Amino acid sequence: ILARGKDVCKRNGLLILSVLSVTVGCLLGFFLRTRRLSPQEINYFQFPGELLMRMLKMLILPLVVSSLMSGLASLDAKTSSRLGILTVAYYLWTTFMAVIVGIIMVSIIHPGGVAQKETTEQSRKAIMSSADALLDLIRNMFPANLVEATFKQYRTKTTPVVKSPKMAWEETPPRQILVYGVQEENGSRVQNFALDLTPPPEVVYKSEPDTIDGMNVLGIVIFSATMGIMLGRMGDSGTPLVSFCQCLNESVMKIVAVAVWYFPFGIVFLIAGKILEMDDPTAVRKKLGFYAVTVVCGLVVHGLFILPLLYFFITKKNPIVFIRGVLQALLIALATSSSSATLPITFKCLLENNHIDRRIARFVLPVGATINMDGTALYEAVAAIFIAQVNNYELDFGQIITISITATAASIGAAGIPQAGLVTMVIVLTSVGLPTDDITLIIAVDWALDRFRTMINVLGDALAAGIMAHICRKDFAQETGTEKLPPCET
Ligand code: DAS
Repeated sequence: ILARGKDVCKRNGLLILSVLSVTVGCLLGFFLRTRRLSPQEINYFQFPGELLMRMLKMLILPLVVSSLMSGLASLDAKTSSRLGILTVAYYLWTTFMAVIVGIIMVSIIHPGGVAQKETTEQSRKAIMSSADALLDLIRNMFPANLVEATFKQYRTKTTPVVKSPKMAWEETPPRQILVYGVQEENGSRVQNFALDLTPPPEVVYKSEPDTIDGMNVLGIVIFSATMGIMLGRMGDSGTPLVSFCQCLNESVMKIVAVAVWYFPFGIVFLIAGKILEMDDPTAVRKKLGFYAVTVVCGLVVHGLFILPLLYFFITKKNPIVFIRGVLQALLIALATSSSSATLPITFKCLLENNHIDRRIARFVLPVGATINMDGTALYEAVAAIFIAQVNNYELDFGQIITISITATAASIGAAGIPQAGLVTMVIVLTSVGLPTDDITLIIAVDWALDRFRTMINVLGDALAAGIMAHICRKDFAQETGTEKLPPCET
């Protein structure tokens, strides 16, 4: 039994450590809430978790660019276009399915029915129109500066009281739409978790295009995928750059292999630090409890039933074995609430545990981490209908269809950063004439639900890679001369 236990720990040590770290992080966070730490103490306490986020974000640009460019360049035109079309079609289909699941769930549970909307004078008319938000998403597909678009930290604030030189609109306390970031202020580092969406009168939304896109890798993905396809067609003249990307990709994965041993430690402080910052849980009024249950039920149905069943029917393989192989990535998604930041671990799990062909993973994962967000699409549809219910606003069939389409589109444009789905939700609400300032109704629980929807986003990307590896196995067998891809670990 000892030998068996030693073997299990050896093979699953990191996974066990990560599960323990999530548990310890939660317990430590709730315990420290009773100690009433000062903001400065909380800031210091969150430092190891901040390092974890920065390590992951540091790897995204090299990983996305190198994996897409080397992955697509190594495929012939026919295979890359077939893989690309199948992948994008699969992503759109599963995202739309997630929206339908969400709509069914929110219609059955009807969480808004127990809610009484407390109209508060604080709630402001939203500044951002859906046209602005949609234009901003398209604008971010073509970043002027590739590096900046990936790593730029966004201006954020901690509380309505803290004012920053950039926010000239001090007299109107800003609404807190949360985006992750850190800011230097008066020489001291201020941990920030809020983004102002209330520009001063003289500043209209369009003048702040970067406030919504966060760490938008979408533009990077489009650039890298295009470059990869071009390189694949350049033949020998493209070889130097392809080889460079392959070496870069390998070296990034080796850095990940070392960095992952820090992650359990970082997860403890990341989760505990977030719990220290959250609003008083008891302040989450009853209606939000029902709302949170609706979202979690929808995510469970879609992520743990529909997607695995789809995987099983297509590949005839055991989805549980596959999901177990990516459990480490799901835990990182839970801790970071960022599918882009989880990307290095998703790669590692798919290549090492589930033995997915790296050329498929190199395309499916980066594209999925930016445009495939089943959890987010489901969430935005549920939130929109919840807000309609809270306002006793009867949605007709046409508006339900509009919500389905705009929730799918908004999730595609959402960046893989914490609470991006909360921001792109504006598109869904304005498309059916719902008050966007009602987003503030759900902020109290969004930071927690974001973690679960990010897990489903990452799971959807991973299962897609498994399905594409199965569907395209013949193409890759011809490519590499192997009879079939190595089986998933039993
Ligand atoms: N946190 C986002 C992600 O990284 C999802 C969301 O905000 O909805 O996938």
